Amino acid sequence: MNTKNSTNLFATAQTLIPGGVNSPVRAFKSVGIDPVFYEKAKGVQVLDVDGNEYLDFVLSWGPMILGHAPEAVINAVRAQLENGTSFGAPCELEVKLAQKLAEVVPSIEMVRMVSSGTEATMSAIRLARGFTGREKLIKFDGNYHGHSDSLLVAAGSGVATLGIPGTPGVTKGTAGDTLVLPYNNLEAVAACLEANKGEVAALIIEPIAGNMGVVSPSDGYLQGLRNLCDEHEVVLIFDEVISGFRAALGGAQELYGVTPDLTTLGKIIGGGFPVGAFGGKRKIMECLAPVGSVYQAGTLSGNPVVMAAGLALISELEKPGTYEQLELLGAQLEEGLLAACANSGCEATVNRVGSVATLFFTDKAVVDWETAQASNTELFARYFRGMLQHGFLIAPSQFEALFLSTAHTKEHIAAFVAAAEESLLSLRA
Ligand code: HOZ
Repeated sequence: MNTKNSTNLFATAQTLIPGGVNSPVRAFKSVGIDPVFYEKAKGVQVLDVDGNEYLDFVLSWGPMILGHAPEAVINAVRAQLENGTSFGAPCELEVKLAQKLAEVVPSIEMVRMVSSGTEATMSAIRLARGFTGREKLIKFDGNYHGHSDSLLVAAGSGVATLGIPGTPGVTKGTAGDTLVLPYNNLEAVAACLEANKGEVAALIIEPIAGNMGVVSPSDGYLQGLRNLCDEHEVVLIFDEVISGFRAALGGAQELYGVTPDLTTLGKIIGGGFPVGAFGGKRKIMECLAPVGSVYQAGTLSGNPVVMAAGLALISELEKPGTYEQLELLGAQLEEGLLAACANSGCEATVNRVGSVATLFFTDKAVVDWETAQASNTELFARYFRGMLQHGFLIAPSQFEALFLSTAHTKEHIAAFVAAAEESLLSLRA
């Protein structure tokens, strides 16, 4: 595969941008090669700057649930571009998107738009602290909620992939207010809340973890957290940046029937544009300025182009059969990958919820960060390189997810599975 142009661009980028990338996971460090630079993407196809073509199973880390550059979103964006690209003032489109989010996401009575998932989780934590007058926060080992200081403790995604233990720049005081517990372990939460009685403002969780690879909540776990938070008057926050619009249109909270107090959403609600939102119970949300005194702001929040994209995306997702189609593709992928691993003699576990999945190279069940870490990351790196050679883009880390879209077909999935089997077989040879 010729990657001359990517190699040259990466060399220049490294002199100008730290590590040559604007987000660490893109550097391909844990898979031992240099990144490819994209030129364009349409549907599930990506073309790189050397003319290599790929089928995309990363989809900008999830939001391109209709595939890249879908007609409906592009048309809505194009129409809005003619009418202004940023107002820094109220507009009808943000009210319409707020209405839609309140309609489809069970916990959302009121919502505030922001510009990224990181901003959404950071703001939700501040709001929970302002609402309760408490300072401590519970998060889970291997969960990732963006890169704000309070949440960069024992984080998943790039932090886990690069093995960064604790991030310089986060003060001891801030880190000390974040209590880290194992995922899928209710006893640990009960004990922690007892030991910190009256001090915990919020418990934040990815209700379907996606940043240590995909890990779903065990039976009754989310309801158990709901009950404990009620008992201790702790604000329960579901970070649905990955599971939002994926597990169902209403996210994991719709799928599992457990309603948090606050929900954070990210890039998917704007069809991949830079956006986020946090919303939930009216009495909590009304603590935000200008109604209440918890300050939170943003010139680009509610940006009209992004709101138009989000509304168009939701209209597409609401069409009958969308989630059934995604589930069928997901099931085909899961079954195919398990067979490919069995045929090539690789120990593997596939965790999947709908159109999001991770192939872990371990024969043990993956239920938390400890079990995710038992995966063979060296084998993953070789598998990644094999898939790239075969023309398939997957996330460059064992601890991320595969994403499917409505633009994927049964044929795409079959080709992916065949490439996976070939890659894994060649590793044994
Ligand atoms: N796991 C991250 C998104 N949830 C990867 C994207 C990034 O950090 O750039």
